[in-house]
Amino acid sequence: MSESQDCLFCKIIAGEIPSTKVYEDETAYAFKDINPKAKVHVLIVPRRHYANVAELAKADPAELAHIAEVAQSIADKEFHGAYRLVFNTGLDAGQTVFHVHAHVLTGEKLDE
Ligand code: IU
Repeated sequence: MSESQDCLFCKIIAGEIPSTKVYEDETAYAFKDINPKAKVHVLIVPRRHYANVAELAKADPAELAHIAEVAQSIADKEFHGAYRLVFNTGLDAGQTVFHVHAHVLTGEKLDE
């Protein structure tokens, strides 16, 4: 079984596991985090499976730029364009799902 067949976020993208969709296009999918750390906490994932942001940057830098654009558009709508964009990378940094995902934290003034 390939890595992506066993991947929670691949299953969410495929609609096999439910999620609250915020945005989607041909290459990216965005949904609400089930355990929000801010008033608005959205995860943006590329449809193609990459384990982390370094892999994505190397294989498809345009998609990484696209994810940044999607984050901006969500924050433009939710909180006058202000947001925090986080890619936890590696177990010791708190990465728990090994399909690259951008955390977009917005919707309210964030702690520094
Ligand atoms: P992390 O950076 O890998 O720790 O982020 C994984 C996130 O995925 C975390 O914030 C979870 O709350 C979130 N999440 C989710 O939104 N839906 C799920 O079914 C599962 C985790 I499992």
